[in-house]
Amino acid sequence: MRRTGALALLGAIAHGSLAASESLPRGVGPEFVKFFESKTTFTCIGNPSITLKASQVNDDSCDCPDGSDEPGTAACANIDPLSPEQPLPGSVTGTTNTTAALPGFWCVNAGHVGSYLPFMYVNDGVCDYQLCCDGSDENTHAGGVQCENRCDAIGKEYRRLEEQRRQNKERSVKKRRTLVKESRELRRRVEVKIANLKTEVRDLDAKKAEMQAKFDEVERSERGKVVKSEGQGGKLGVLVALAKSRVNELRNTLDKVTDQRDDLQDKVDQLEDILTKLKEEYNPNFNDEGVKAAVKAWEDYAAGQPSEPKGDLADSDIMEVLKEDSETSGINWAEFETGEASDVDVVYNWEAYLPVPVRDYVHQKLNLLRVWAIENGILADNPTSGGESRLVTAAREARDSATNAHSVKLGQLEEEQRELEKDYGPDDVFRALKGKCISGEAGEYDYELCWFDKTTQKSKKGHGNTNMGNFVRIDKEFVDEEERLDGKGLGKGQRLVLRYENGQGCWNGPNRRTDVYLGCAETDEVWRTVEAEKCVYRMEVGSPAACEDVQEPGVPIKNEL
Ligand code: MAN
Repeated sequence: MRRTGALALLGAIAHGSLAASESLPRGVGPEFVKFFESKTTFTCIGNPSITLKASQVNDDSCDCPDGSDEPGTAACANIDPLSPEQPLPGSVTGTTNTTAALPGFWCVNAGHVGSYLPFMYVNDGVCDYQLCCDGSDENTHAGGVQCENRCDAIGKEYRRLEEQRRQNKERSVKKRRTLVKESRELRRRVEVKIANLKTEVRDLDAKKAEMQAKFDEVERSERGKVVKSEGQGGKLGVLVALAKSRVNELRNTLDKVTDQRDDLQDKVDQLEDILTKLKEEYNPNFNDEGVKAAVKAWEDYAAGQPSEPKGDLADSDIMEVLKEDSETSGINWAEFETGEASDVDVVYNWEAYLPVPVRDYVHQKLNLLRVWAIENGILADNPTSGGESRLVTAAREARDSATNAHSVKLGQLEEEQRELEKDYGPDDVFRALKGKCISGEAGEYDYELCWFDKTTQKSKKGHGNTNMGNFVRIDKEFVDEEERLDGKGLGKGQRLVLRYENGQGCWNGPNRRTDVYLGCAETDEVWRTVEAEKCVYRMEVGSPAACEDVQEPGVPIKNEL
């Protein structure tokens, strides 16, 4: 037996343990028993026109073109697509184009699992325990070989590992169910978000329409303004001009008063110095009543002064008030002076103080009147030359901001809708893994998989990271790989494959891409990564999300999971 990996081959055993009856020729598998029941003759399975004597079965001579007369020897082992070309003895077609009727030598393997062994390994002097644990493949003891029956021990180990595998599978499937539940919750949240966003978008849409209507209305009414009678800005403009000149007047006066105050303070300081000197230097022995009275008066004055100056206006505060009005300090008069439609503003603002139904009514009537007046040439149609009134600007800004808010929300809604429709695999199970990353090392790199995002090659030597592809879709592929002892393998069957494409460009080649093959496992793990061809990577990854759940569709998941 040349194949290796005990458990790899144990996995290939799949024919049940039905033992062939004692009276049957050696090597006949359960499904071929019916062809060997006659005690006197044998008809070639694939060539019913050829009938042999029963004694020709297993006589170590290949008599049937399909080799069916030698189930227990290697005599017909050459009927194999790999054998050299030759006309087969008795070939009805006269060519080598004949296939063997039997899949191999049947090892009963009592105590374990029956299995077929390729005929070429029958009586080749090697005990093929991996497929034939009962040693029945070496009955002629070629080269003196004696194959003991090891089925008890091998069967026991096989059952132990099978049980372990079954338990692992059970735990993995439970974890998958948890993931499905999490995904369902995440999906529910997205649905709630979408419902809320839809309401918000609807409201914003209405608001947008309202703002548009308001803008149209304001623009229309502004065009019908009364020609102004009191210079730029109408009455409000006059008021603004008066206020500005009055403020300037007050500022100038304050400036002058402040100068006077400073002059007076200087004088007081000088006089206080003179009197302080007089008090310190006068001769009290000269009985000069005038001097004495002056000193006494000074002492009384000084005693009456507060030790701290009280509540004086700080110079900095005065300077601040004295600063010229501009855009950055005081009042920005320019803002009020450029307004064009002040009379209408006043009217408009005045309307705002009315109860809503009255205001709307008055406003509507006024507008109608204006429009009628314009249409009949009574009022000038007053298109803005260059600028526009603050009312129109405000209405325009309100409309633009409503339009903007609407389109931002609509964008969010569309993004969430795309998210909901995305393919997250069977039962939506991968939704719960989105955004999570796992990695595993191979050679000089760490390889990172971020679910539904990207794959990355990270140099262990600090040479930076390389994008190996961005997620595009989920596919399915058939794989046929040997079972592994540690269970970290894809095995055989349809497997989910995540495609990551359009990664970083490969020098002199295409953009990098990664195929992520998924196998069932209890935990998320990158099992191995290989560069199958230059810049085309293959990752094999275990995850409970990749397990098959045998649960009937529609059966609710139990709560304890
Ligand atoms: C880097 C790595 C390799 C890749 C080469 C291609 O060394 O990304 O995986 O094969 O670039 O030049």
